[in-house]
Amino acid sequence: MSDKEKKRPEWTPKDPQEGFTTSVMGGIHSSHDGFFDEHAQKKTFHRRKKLTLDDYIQGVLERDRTIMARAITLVESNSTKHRKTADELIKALLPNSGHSVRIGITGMPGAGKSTFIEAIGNLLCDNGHKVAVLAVDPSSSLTKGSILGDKTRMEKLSTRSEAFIRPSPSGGVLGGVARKSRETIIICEAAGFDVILVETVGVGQSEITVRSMVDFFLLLTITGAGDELQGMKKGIMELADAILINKADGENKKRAETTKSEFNRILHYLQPATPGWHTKADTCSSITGFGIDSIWKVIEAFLKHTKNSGFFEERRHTQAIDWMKAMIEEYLKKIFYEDDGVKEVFEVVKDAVRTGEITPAAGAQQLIQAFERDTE
Ligand SMILES: Nc1nc2c(ncn2[C@@H]2O[C@H](COP(=O)(O)OP(=O)(O)O)[C@@H](O)[C@H]2O)c(=O)[nH]1
Ligand SMILES: [Mg+2]
Repeated sequence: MSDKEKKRPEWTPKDPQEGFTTSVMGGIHSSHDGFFDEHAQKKTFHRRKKLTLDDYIQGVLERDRTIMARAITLVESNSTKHRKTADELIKALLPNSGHSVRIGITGMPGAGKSTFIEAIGNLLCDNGHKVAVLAVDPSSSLTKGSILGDKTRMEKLSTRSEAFIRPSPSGGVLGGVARKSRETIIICEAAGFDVILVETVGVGQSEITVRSMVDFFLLLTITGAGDELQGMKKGIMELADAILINKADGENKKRAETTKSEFNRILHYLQPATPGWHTKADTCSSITGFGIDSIWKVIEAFLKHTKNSGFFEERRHTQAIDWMKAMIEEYLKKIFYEDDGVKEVFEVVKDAVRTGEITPAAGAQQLIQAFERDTE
């Protein structure tokens, strides 16, 4: 097997024809703003000063964008050495965090999430807010990552001093996505950003992950050939605090209004995501700006409601506990798979399970025993 073949993603055809050139580059390190730029990296490699913990803390608190970006790269790192500094940094920043509204935005690719963020982000900056935009993509950090939080869709927002946009990492950062995103939120809050927008693609696990770290969860959708409701999973609708039918402009406006009524009819029968809050569907256009100020009013009403009822605090407390549990799970997984005893027998056990020689349960048992022997 050639080197190139080894690095091919698993979804490529077994026998790729001429012209199927997709392969994954190994070991990309992000440059400070999250984009890979070989030239810039070579240049900064020599010049870049190693930051001390205090440099990081100071820089983030002073909203130094370069240091913020480097702090995020630090928490995204999987290396044990970086982990230690990252933990200390987050610990130091935590007292300065939390004073924000965290908003998750989900929807199928093409629904207009990035364009919507450009629209609402600029509106919020105009109104004196400081807006940080992050992207979460647990489903694949190999291919889809850089599509989310697309800076080209946020042309104006990305140039504003009141905004900070962090695209999802472009490679080499598998694992611990939720922890990394939570820590990135802490960094942005400590830097004084008071609205955190988290974009996530609407597939599988990612919605649940993002729901577990935000105060308000927005589902962005569009009107299609009439099958949008059937295609929409009830479970996802039940995570949302608002549903927005985007692209309600031009010829599409009327259809969007119809879709909105259909959604509202269904929502009536669903469990609300937030106790005491009635999730509603509405229309907007991220291009014309129609409906953008009204969704912000909805979010403000939501905040008022949940702060009065105490649910805002309660949800954040629950999320803190979930965060702790997730960190324990991540840690346990890491020490398990990095354990010498486990490593020694892993390949053999794996092969035995693959060939059917032993059952998966027996395989798991053998590995756990190897781990326990080692930790006794
Ligand atoms: N007509 C119209 N097009 C939109 C609107 N919002 C986004 N789009 C277009 O839809 C496409 C996908 O938008 P994008 O923001 O990248 O979607 P994402 O994948 O959900 O982030 C782009 O071509 C946008 O210009 C809208 O409100 N009206
Ligand atoms: Mg996008």
